[in-house]
Amino acid sequence: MRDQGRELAAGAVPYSVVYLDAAATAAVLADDRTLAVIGFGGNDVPTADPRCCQLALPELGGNRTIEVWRGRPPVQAGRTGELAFAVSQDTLFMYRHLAQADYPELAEATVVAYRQLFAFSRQQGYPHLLRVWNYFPQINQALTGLERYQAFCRGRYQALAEVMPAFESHLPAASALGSQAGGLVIYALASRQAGLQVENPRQISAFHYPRQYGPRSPSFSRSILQSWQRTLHHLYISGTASIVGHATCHRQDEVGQLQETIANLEALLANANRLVATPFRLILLKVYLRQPAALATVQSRLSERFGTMLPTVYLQAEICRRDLLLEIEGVALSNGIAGDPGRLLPAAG
Ligand code: 3EB
Repeated sequence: MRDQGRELAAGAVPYSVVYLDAAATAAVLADDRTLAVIGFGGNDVPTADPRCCQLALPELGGNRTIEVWRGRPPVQAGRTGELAFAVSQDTLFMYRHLAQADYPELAEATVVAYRQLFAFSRQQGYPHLLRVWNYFPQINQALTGLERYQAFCRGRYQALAEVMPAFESHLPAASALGSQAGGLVIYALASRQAGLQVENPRQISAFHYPRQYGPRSPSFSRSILQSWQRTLHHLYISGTASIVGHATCHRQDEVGQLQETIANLEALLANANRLVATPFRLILLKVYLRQPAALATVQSRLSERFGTMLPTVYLQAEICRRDLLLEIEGVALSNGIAGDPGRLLPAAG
């Protein structure tokens, strides 16, 4: 991540995101650039520091990783009601944990959380949600007639519709995964400037999935391209799975699903590359596996494709469709070299 660090120091990107060993947590929290520290495994009970977000997703492979976001100092962190936040110039990090006991109904919990995210981010002057992560237990269970993932989609849709009349053109990149325990955890990155929604030509926009997947559309974009400068862009890649069109491919076949997911990631990157002068390079991957036993195979195939130097964290999680065995998200960077004229991006919708 040397590139990112240099750009952050030079003021070219408003923040960076890296994976570090959890042993560095105390030092990271003492750093006045730290916006967020995401930890994996254990329970999801919030700790005192508003920048710390713990996910009840076990890390696979024997490492103890934290995901660290750094902004330009000074970072101001705090809580407003139940919402934790950290803000630094161009970016706002928000984190909300809702305990199951306080919000037994998932659709309602989701509406409450998203209303708070939108209200606070607008009030602070960061109205554009770029990237949202959503985690809650029993994602594939139908406890009230509706599968919990579908109930979540209903709540998210309702909150978005309340806030924005034409929200289809304001969909963030997202991930939604089943955790092992705990409540609903949502964390998000928001900005002053809107990003650009970039879809995947191999997949129907999730917002236009047919009704068989639930009464309310999954309201997310396949990716968001955010330009911090004319020649410096982040691509936030949503959770990507073995879906072509709208259908799951390679049921019960981990290797098949992985190959299809890689094809989807490549198609998405190629589509985003049409908008920038310098191709996107992946800087981080996060891999969610339903079955921990698939780890070794997935690891070796991913390093065949992306090399062994790409920082990747592997987590055990339930994927939102029962027939999906894995999902991969990531962040990519396009940084034009000096003198590179870049290419003008179309205005965001
Ligand atoms: C899919 O492509 C797989 O509802 O926020 C991936 C990323 C998925 C985000 C979400 C769902 C979400 O439909 C599932």
